[in-house]
Amino acid sequence: GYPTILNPPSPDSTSVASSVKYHAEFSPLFAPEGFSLPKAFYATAQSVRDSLIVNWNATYEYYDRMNMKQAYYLSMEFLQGRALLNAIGNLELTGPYGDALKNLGHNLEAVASQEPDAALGNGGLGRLASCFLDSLATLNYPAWGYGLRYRYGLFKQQITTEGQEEVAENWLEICNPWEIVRNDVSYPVKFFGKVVSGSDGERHWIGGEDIKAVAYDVPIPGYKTKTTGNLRLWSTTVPSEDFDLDAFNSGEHMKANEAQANAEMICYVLYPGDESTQGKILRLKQQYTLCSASLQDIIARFERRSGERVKWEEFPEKYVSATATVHHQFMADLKSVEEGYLENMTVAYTNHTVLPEALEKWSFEVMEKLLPRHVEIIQKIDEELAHTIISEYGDKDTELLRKKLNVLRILENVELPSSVASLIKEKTIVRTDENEETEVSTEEKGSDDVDEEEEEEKEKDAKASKKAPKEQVPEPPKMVRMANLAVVGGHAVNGVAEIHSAIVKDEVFSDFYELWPEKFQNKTNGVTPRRWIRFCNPNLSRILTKWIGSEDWVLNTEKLAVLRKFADDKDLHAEWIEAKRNNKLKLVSFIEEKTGYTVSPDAMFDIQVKRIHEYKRQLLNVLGIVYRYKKMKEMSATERKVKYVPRVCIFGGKAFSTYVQAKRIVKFIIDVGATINRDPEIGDLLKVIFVPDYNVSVAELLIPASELSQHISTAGMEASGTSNMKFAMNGCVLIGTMDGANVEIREEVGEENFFLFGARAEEIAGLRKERAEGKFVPDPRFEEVKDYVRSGVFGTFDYDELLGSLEGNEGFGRGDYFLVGQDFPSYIECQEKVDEAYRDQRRWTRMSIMNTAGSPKFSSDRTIREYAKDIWNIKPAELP
Ligand code: 26R
Repeated sequence: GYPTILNPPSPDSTSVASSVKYHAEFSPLFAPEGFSLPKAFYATAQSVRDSLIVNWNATYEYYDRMNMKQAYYLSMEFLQGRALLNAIGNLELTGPYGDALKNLGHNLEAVASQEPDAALGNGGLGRLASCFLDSLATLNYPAWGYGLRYRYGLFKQQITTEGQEEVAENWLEICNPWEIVRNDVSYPVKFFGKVVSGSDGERHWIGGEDIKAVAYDVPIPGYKTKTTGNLRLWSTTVPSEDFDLDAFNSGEHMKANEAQANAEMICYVLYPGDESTQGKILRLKQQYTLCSASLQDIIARFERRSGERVKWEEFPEKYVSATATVHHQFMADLKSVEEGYLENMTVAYTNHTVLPEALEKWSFEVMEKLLPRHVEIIQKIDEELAHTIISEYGDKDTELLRKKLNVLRILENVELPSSVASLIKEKTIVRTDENEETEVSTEEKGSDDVDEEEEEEKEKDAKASKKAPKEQVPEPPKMVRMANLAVVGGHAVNGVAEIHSAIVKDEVFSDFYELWPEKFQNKTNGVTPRRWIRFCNPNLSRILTKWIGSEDWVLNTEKLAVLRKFADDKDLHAEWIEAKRNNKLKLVSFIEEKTGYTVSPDAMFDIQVKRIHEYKRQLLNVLGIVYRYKKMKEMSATERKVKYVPRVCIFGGKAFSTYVQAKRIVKFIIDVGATINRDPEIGDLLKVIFVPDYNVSVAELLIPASELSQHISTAGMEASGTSNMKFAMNGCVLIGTMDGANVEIREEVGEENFFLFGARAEEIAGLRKERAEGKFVPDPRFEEVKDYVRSGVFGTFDYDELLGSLEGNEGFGRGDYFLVGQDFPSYIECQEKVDEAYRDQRRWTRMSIMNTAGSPKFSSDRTIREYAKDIWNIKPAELP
């Protein structure tokens, strides 16, 4: 047990100040003299951590005592951002910490801005995981997150005139003041080696490479509750006895270190390059480490809590429901399958993207080397699946059966064992009449072992005779389809917005849906209103609390709907506009500091921030800007002022380091900005800003200051999007396509408060087909804008390949897969409507209020309650 402090004093500013001073002195990270801002941050964080640990221990002890069923959220990404203001906000200690720091000569906001972002993720997927942790703790659900403790998180982005440059982000350089290393919690993880049959008749995985995964815990405070969840991150190292002392002493210093370096490599970086085989192996090692260590930990906890008598039959019902919401889920340590654990445990699969390149497949051969025993088990699961498919479709027609096996199987281009293969071949169909089919199967013929052997022989002969002349044709690569494995192994499969879940069942996994319709669900994403309204937008929060009448809305976002009543109230309008303007002023200084550009707070702040990807169509946005600029240049100064509303167009986002086209888009935006921003004719009417190094803490500044935000992906391609929800909550009006959660946001806020344009998801395939057949007639305005860019107004960079992606299929042409040309006319026409609406500030403010008022659904509290009830089967448990 833990030594419990019965009545921990509720800290006031004096005790907070002394605790901060205590840590500055006795948990030193800096030289003794002075109390600089960084030093103030680390001492403050360490002092907050003390409070978190008290609650963490109490929570853990309670779950232990109650032997509670827990959920585990496994994710390769967690995008936590900064923790300080969130932690003291949730603990309701913001006041005392503000005062204490003032007494110590600092300002809380300045101290908080010292904290490096924890960026163990890329974007939407990782941030969602972090919002979920916040909601789980806040709603008192017994649930933990499991992830990897990457030494280098997502790279830092530097913007130069050349475009994006990536710099390693050493977020642990000084120390992570929030984590607690549990040196006594570690598990062995094995790679390579071989499988042998033991005298016990069992298969044993022996030899190979052993590493050790060590637990680092990050406490996750709930809002206004003692419940403190946990994010357990694994860090890899070598079992200590593996240090080659002999090699070291004989002067081979590097060699002595090899095993250690090899083990530590696994957690070195988030998404290491995977072009090389070595890179692929490393990624698989990462995924396996997460699953293996987490599962061993879950099982160990179960055994510990069971005491003397371990009742495995209780494992699923009473104790654990693990959820692998990792898109590239190596769902679970399949070793446990064999030991009978996993089949007793519920594992759920959440799909987060339909892009085919993101539905991972692993090379069968690579996997066989790295995880030989797992591949045997996967083959067993695949075989069982084949039996299911045969019994489902085997008596219909062979063509259909073959098709089903092709799409449904986990293993691609891997032959089924002959016992199963023969079943398929011998399902010959004899038609007796129109409707009835009689099947003549091996069974009916009275098959026996001899028959099978003969069959095998025949097969070999057939192969041998085929092989000789066909030697040139390379064998298709053998692959393991991880998403299929997840659908087969998961008891539930879900998408993350209504439209996405429909695509998941009707397109991506339609054949599985036919087989197991009951598995498929929707769980529309959400975001935490604590971080994304209450803490990042205090100006708005004050207004909400005042007009709603209490601060309840932070926990019950339904209360936000109250604002609808006041959507035309003049006083609310005045306060609303003032809050937005103050937020814009903060952003103006930030933009000046980061980019050197001065922008006007009176202009409309129009923002698109997200990973740079062709499907997200930053290119559509910037071409729209270019078109606007060209039109402005063709007009007189007075005409321009009448027609256009002043705008600051803000972009932010990172391009994956090897994604060449995405990097060209960044470069293009910067070039367009460089020309427009220094055009004296244009002045404040149009500015184009690329905010460098977009991350969680930058989002916390941008979103509250936004007036228009863009969510303009090709319909059907954005699974959900979550920033769209954050913008809407913060009173930002959206322009977007019928994609992801946009559809539901529009429904909630009202179509008159959402700027909709573009082709619908169900039209996309047809449009692409027409495009490919050369039937697409581009709008002259689209041709005009591309010619304008080619004329060199934005500099001499070679844009052939970027613009070529929008053309047919010759030369640089890539057929405009993302349909930028298709949607361009409706996009720019929609943008004209935006100007018109903004010019009427009463109308705009109403729209803005209606967006906040319409956002209750998008709290991650709602999402988590749905997962808890429909998938995880867990209940809240408040500490006594
Ligand atoms: C390396 C490779 C397999 C890979 C592909 C894609 C790794 C990571 C990703 C990121 C994905 C899957 C992602 O971030 N998806 C986003 O998930 C969000 C949360 O559900 C959605 O809101 C968002 O639409 C989706 O793009």
